[in-house]
Amino acid sequence: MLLLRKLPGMPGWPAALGLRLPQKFLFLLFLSGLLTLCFGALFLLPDSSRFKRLFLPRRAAAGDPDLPRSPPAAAEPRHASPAVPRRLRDRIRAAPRLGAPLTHTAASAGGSRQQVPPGEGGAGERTDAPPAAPRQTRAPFRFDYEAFRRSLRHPVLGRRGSEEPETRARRLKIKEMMKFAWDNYKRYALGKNELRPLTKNGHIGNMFGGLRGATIVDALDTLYIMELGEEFQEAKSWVEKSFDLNVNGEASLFEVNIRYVGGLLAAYYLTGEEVFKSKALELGEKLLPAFNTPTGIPRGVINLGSGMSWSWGWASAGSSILAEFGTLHLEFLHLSELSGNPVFTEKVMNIRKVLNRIEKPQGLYPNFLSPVTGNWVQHHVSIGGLGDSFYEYLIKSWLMSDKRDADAKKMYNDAIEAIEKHLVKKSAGGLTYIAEWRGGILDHKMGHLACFSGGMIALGAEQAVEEKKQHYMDLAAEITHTCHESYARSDTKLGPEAFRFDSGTEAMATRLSERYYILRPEVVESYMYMWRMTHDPKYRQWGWEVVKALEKYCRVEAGFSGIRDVYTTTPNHDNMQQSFFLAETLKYLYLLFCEDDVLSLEDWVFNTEAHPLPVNHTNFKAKASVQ
Ligand code: DMJ
Repeated sequence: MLLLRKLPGMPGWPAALGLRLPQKFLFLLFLSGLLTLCFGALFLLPDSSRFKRLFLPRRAAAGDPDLPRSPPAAAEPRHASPAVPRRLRDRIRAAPRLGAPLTHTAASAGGSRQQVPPGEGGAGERTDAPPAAPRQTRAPFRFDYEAFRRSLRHPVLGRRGSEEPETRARRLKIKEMMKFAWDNYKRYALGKNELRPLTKNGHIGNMFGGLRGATIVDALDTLYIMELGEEFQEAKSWVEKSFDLNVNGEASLFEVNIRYVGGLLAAYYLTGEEVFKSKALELGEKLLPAFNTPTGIPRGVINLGSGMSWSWGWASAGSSILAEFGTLHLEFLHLSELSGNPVFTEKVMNIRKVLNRIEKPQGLYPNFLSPVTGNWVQHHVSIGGLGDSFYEYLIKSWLMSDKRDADAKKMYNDAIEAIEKHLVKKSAGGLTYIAEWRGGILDHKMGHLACFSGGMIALGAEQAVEEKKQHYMDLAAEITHTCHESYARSDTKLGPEAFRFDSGTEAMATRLSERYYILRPEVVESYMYMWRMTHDPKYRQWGWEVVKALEKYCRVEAGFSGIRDVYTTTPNHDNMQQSFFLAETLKYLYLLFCEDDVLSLEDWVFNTEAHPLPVNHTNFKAKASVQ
């Protein structure tokens, strides 16, 4: 209407056109109708947002939930896939971003800005996305793979020094076992998650939310390292052609992360093949909604299609599990590293912040934590199942940061000190073991899973204060020795799922339900680390005993199978070739008979599924580029 106001010295529009009063009235009516129509169209037509930005002040447009929050197409992260649902993409975009990738230490100062207000979201409840962060422009990020490769201190597959024929022959034997396990999986179960070697078919299970090919993704890097070129190509081609991420099932956040994300990341870093990187990033994004809880501590189960997440039914009071939410750090840092998107780092740094803030009973970390209140739910502490890889990821975070993540080192040192004070015991027969703790009462039992800790403590010894280095190396050796005893005291020379130190028993299972062996890696994992740290030939000897036992009791016509009772030499097979047998057990055995520069510990950190992730060398950081 302002336009029709008569300006001084100027005739009004209708008068200027020489119209009479009724005509003037009609003309005005027509004009106002036209204006209303045009203005309405701005808001009603689809994709009117561009016009809105022309007319509305900038702040109002940015706050409109219908408007894109990030800069236009050019700034879209390269990995954002059309397959990622728009709502999820928007939620991910809403996360804070910086122009350049965070360094790991810079990230640690940031913490999460994605907290849901306290009081919202109970177990199984879907929580909404947090408020949008301010708009920030960001240049497209390119991970410089060539510069990364130049930053490594050793050739990935080593330099091939001279070696004893026996060592070489043993390594080749393990390579043959891997080929046998792979060939049978390929023949009878390709595309399924695991092979059932007795019935010669595949198993899918319900841990991976509808994802398939767990054995393939878990095996990729082992095939590569063992130079099984043809088999590696078969695996890669399955990932390219058949690995479908658009699934809609309930997945374990932890298992998908350690096996699939870890496996894909390692395959990318080893080969530079883009397909592995883009799948890892796409899958990583699908895991993010699990973190939308009041504390930012993720829930254990997530539907990869809908983003709904909830806690395990068996976890008391809707709690999250220490070993699950504490075993994301390494992979998530690399997801940020490869995408330039700090959201992954922020999620795991927030977990660390919550854990640092909360009071620890006697300095120990209980296994169950409420993602709603951020309080411990039960005082059960274990370095085996439910707790294990949380401790592993603390020390490995420090190593992966090129020894710069001082916070992780401190958390590890404090935790290991408390564990040693309260849980480490010596049996009457002189075996050192790590007991479990239930509200102050000790359970004198060690799970097979806890046997990884020999290797972990050896890795940690390096950073200990001078006067404690040898102490930790001795502790690592004693625990590894105890775990070896659990194998040596069985009839098959394979170890049980759990062994006890009570009622006159030492390092043996006392319950029928704990006598099984499912091709687990933890004991040979410790042998591998102990070998690399000490070069004591007994570790290679012990590893070779495991190889012979696997051949004798677990090898069947169409693959390798777990056994139900390690104390009987007429094995009852469980008909399952676990994917971690190819990812971990065979890889650690193989590395045990390699030179130290094959996947050198100076360059690589193994995730808890034995997928090698590179150390973030300082010389490389300077070369990662933003285009
Ligand atoms: C693997 O998936 C990983 O090592 C995990 O940390 C624990 N369990 C299995 C192997 O036993």
